[in-house]
Amino acid sequence: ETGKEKWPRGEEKVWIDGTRGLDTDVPSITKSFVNHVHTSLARQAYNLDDFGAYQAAALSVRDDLIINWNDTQLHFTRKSPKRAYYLSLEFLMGRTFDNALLNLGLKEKYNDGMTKLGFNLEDLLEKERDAGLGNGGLGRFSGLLPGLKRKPGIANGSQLEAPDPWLEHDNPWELPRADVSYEVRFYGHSERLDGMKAIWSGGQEVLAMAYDTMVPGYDTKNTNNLRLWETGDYERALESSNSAAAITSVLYPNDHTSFGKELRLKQQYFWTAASLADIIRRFKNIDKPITEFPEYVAIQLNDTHPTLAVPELMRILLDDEDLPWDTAWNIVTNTFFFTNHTVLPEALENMLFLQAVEKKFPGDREKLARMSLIEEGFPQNVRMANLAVIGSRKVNGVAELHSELLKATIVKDFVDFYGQSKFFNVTNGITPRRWLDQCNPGLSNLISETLQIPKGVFLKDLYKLEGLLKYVDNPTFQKKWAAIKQSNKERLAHYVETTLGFKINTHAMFDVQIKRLHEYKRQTMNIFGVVHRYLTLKAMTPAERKKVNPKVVFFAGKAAPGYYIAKLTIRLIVNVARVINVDPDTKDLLSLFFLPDYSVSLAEILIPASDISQHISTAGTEASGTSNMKFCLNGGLLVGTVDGANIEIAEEVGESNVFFFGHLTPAVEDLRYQHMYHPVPIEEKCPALAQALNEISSGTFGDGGVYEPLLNTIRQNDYYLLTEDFDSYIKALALVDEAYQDRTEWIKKSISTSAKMGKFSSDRAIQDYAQECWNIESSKLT
Ligand code: B1N
Repeated sequence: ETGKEKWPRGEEKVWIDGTRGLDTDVPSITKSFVNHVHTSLARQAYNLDDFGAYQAAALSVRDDLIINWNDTQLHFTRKSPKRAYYLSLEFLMGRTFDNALLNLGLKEKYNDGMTKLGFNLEDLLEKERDAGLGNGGLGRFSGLLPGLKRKPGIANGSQLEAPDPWLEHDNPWELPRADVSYEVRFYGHSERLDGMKAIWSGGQEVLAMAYDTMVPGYDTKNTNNLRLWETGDYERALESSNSAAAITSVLYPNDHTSFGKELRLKQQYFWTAASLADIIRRFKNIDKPITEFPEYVAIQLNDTHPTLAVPELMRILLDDEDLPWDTAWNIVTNTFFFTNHTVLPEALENMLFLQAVEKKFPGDREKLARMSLIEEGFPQNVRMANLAVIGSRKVNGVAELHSELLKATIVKDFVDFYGQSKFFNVTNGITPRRWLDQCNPGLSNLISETLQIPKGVFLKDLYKLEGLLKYVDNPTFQKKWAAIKQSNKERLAHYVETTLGFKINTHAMFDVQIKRLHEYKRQTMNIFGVVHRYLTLKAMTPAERKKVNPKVVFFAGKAAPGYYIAKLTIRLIVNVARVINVDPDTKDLLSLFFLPDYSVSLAEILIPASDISQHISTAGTEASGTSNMKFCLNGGLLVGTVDGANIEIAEEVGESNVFFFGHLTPAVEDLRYQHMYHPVPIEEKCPALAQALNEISSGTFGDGGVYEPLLNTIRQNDYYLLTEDFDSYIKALALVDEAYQDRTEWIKKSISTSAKMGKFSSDRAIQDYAQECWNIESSKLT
């Protein structure tokens, strides 16, 4: 269909409506597949391998996505609604193919089509590499960076790092957009000629070129755009010999540590400047005065990493648009919104802002120093967090406790200055499409069949799962529920057997801890707990051992390349596993695996298979956590501290369904003070932990001496308070064992937990942002 219409600036445009779509019956799918084999891949259908078949099938689905994506862009261009932009330096997407098929409702048809052609769709889905341009929950919440990504494996018990193979093959989901590019300037100088606006020139000009990835919504034609930036095919080093290619060649894989390296800063400026140029260009297509910018554009800053967007928008408004300072600042502070993801602190200078502070709190020099954008010292530091706070309209934390701690600690002075209303909470969420339907189709089908509603209903309104509460006591339903968990455990066992060569008892309890390796997350406590359990089993008589329920402990996760203690923790886990997995006294009762190459796809196998998972951060340190939600949605129970989103999960599912232990947040500061000024030897404070540490020191698990730096962090000041929480941790694990003995009660807990996960849908979280920050409504394509 074509037509003519007036666009916002009054010009006549001819449009061609692509909504005719593609034919999606099975014969059309197979025809499109064969076409792509012959033309796009230039191969022959008769000797195609699974990887080639994956590529052809992906290209065929991509055709559908591109049509929806173009229509979505056209729809937004015609309607010019307010748009929200999510600026993030990390996008942890996982695989796209399966998600696209499910969201488009085409999975069954592709299944049939591939079968007809002699392929198995599930095998093809496995050929896709994860797009993994991020570290953890923060990156997962957003979606990619072009560049080199670390891929850890395990060799000799230690983490290995190599470029991510995701980048080695053509990625069918990403479209290079040579037609969309902007020049980004570095260094140089600016001058003001006779009271005119400032001109910035010289330095280095780098071309930023766009790469687009289609992101389909569920059960809608709306297909959004994820736009990434790569350095283009030219750069002009006007005054500097710095290479532009370096800007996008490395994704700093640091998690939580920010370091002020020049390259990292250049990356941050490169991406945010290109994004802002793009946003401004799109805004200019609608004929509105620049002062109305915040009515058409909302920009969410995903943590402090894109904070340079704040001064960059100021620069554009002052230098390019020639606005007065106050007008420009007013636009900026009505456009940006800032999400903080951690209270492990960080943080900049604006004379006008400080003058305003001075007016409000005259004479409080210390307060001024704390709120300044520049931290004085050698060297001086820019406080990104302060800049993000003052440059944004609203600031949020990612779980109730975290948002409260934020207000009480790192933004406390700003709460005094601005008042409470600028600060609020949005508890994180997870997508039920990936974290229920895609990773656990058995469970998703059972829910649909039990509630007698199509999957689409509860996948779009997760509160619908509450309907399962009616069936908690129904023995037939319990059996079906348990059978699905069992088959997910078998799927994981099969994975372990093919990757590590170990056979696992799938009737054992599966205990999982998967997350970034970090001292505050206390993987150390978990491995010391395993050593403690091992020593306890060794000390038992064969008769006593008969009463013990077998358990398999799984770890997975990556350490930042420069994080020595975290890497040592991986090495310890791997070496403990080497000893206990072959000890004839214990191996049937306790085994341990560190699964290499942690990724979103591996999480999709681990999470549905877990009976219990561990979320055991020192109270007050884990902002939210999101895997905790994923485990619960899939009917796994939690053992955890009273921290982050664990608290809200317990509020929803009931404390009797969560295994809580450990000190609470308000106690943490005092305990740390005591450790500092009145240290008690570990042997006295916590003999059980001392014993486990000594066993490791003594060489039982090999590598004599190498673990001392790790063990000493606990023996010496024990900042993360393992010696304070270990005993209650061991007790909590004993309660888990006891509860698992009564399988029926356990299944009931599992069902009740999953049923109460409605709040943790990402749809609710996005809705909160849309209402509280962006002031936008959905604009759905029909
Ligand atoms: O963000 C997640 C939360 O669920 C987690 O609790 C929180 O730890 C995580 C610097 C970070 N906070 N900060 C980071 C990542 C990379 C980096 O270079 C910091 N990640 C989190 C989602 O809210």
